[in-house]
Amino acid sequence: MLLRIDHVGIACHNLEEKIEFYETTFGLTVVSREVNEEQGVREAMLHVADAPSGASYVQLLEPLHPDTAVGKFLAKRGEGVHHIGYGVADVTQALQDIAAKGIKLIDERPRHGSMGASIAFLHPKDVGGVLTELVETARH
Ligand code: CMX
Ligand code: CO
Repeated sequence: MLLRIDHVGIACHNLEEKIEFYETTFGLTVVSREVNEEQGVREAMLHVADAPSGASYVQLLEPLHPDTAVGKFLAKRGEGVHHIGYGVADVTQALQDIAAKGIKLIDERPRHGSMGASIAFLHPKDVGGVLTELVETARH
C-alpha cells in the first residue's frame, strides 16, 4: 500500500531560519512554499530525492497560530519531527482499507496538501505514537 516516504514533517518556530539551515547544512532546495489555512501552517517543501514511485521531501512547518496542530505540538514537545508522510496511489482507497483494520482516522476523507496533493492523517495513538499522513501526489 505504501509506495515511498513522501516526506518527513518537521515542526519549527521560524520557517525562514530552518529553510536556511537545511539549505546550508544539507544543500537541499526549496521547491514549494505555501500557507495552508485549513492545516494552520506556513510551510516549505525541500526536495531530497527522486524514486520511481515519486519524489521525497523534507516538509518544514511553522504554525500560523498557537492553537493549531503544529502550534500545540511545539508548546508541548518543542521543535522536532512532527509526522511522517507516506506516498499512496489512491488515498481514498487507502483510508478505507486502513479504517477497516480498526485504526482511527483523523480525516475520514482527503484534504488539500502541499503542491496539490490529496492528504489524510491517521491518529498517532493507533500508530504507535507516530502521526501518519497518507499522500496522493497531484496528477499532472
Ligand atoms: N505525533 C505524535 N503524537 C502526537 C502528535 C504528533 N505530531 N501531536 C499530538 N500527539 C499526541 C499528544 O502527545 C497527546 O498525547 P497524550 O494524550 O498522551 O498527551 C495526544 O496526541 C493529543 O494531543 P493534543 O496536544 O491534545 O492535540 P489534539 O488531540 O488536539 O491534536 C492531532 C492531535 C494529532 C489529532 C492533531 O495534531 C491533528 O489533527 N493533526 C493532523 C493535522 C496536522 O498535523 N496538520 C499539520 C501538517 C499539515 C501537512 O503535513 O501538510
Ligand atoms: Co505533511
